Amino acid sequence: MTQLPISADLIATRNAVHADALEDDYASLGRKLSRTGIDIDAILDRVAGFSVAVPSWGAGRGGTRFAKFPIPGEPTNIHEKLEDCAVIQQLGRVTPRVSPHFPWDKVSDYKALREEAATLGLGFDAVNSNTFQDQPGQVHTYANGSLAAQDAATRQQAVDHNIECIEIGVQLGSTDLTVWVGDGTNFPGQQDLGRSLDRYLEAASKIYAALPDDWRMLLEHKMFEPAFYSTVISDWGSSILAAQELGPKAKCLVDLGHHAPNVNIEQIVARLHRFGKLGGFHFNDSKYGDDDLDSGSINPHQLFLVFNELVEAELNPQDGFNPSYMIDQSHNVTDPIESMLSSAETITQCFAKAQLVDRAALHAAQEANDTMMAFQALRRAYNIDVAPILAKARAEAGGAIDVLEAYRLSQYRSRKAQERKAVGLGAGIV
Ligand code: AFD
Ligand code: MN
Ligand code: MN
Repeated sequence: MTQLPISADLIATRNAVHADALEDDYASLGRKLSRTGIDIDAILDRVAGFSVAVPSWGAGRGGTRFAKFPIPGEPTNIHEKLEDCAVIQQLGRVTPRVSPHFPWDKVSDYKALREEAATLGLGFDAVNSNTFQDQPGQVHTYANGSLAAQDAATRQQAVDHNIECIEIGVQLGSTDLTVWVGDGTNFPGQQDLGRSLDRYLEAASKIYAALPDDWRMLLEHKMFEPAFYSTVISDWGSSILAAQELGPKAKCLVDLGHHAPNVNIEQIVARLHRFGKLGGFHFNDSKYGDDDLDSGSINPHQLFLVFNELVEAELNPQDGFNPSYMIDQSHNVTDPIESMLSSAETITQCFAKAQLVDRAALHAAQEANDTMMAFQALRRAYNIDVAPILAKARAEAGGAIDVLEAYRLSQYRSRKAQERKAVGLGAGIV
């Protein structure tokens, strides 16, 4: 039996207020789309089938190197995080899975955790390992690296941790292990650039060997930070080479914030797909680096272009094309639930707009070298306001037509502020 955190009556009452306007907007958009041969109900079906996972760590307030400003009612353990993720799913109906991070989300009974999540209407997505910080009582420090560390015992400890994450993930029903390591250097000469990659590959292959048959290992590259001179898996080139070396179950994960400013990320997506190595995404936005800003808050057009490549990829499938979608943001100045509701909506909008591109017109313009009309094929779809399609999909699935309004009216956060213990001050990225 599911027990959802927000009153179903509240959602129904507010939806009743918005229902007529939504029907009006949906019918109007339907007429507009039908003039170009698009059946709005077919797009509605596609939107209803779309989903993106939320990160357990995204439920808490993030911070910077300088400070973290907690809010009353913030979650402090995986149980409270699941409850918050259940709010996001209940209202938005597009985020049915949570991606856990270990050891942050460790519990003694994972079968019970899986049942707890199911009661909240949630399942689990990719498990994330953490070898970028030391834990109390840890034998070997990761100060000088983990999978690529000079020290063999440190590398083995990092391998063992990843294998433990797989074992936990099996109990939770996950089928992906996402591996991001902070390994790298701050000084030229600090480590041999070739040999550190060799050490990474050797250690990663031990993790790969422990993957169950139906599992994937998603390699997440990142250009810099915490290491500021070199990072062992710094870019999509290093990532795809490592994934090719490891084998078919290893794929590349693209975190949108992990590139230099202005990098053509949609082209990276097309390249990775071309070689059957596109494993998934961490959605966020950035202005300068790994800013972890809300998805589409800075450059929604880029997000649309990424989804446009994904539609093209679907039309030209490579073996095992099944990218995993996840949000990976740090919510430093907003209520994390509101940010993830808003981000999930933005991501779904980009997905929906990419479905509206007149592919025949686009391809014909490309064939004819008609640059302007090719661009216009994309531009026309990008300019369509798909909000009524998303709202209708949500309402039909039991979610809220206006997610932020329903969330605020529920006073969920202030109720939690009464129940939950306060979070301490401090710095930290998550
Ligand atoms: C990092 C990476 C990676 C990691 C997360 C932890 O994006 O996904 O798991 O943030 O905070 O920057
Ligand atoms: Mn990430
Ligand atoms: Mn990141």
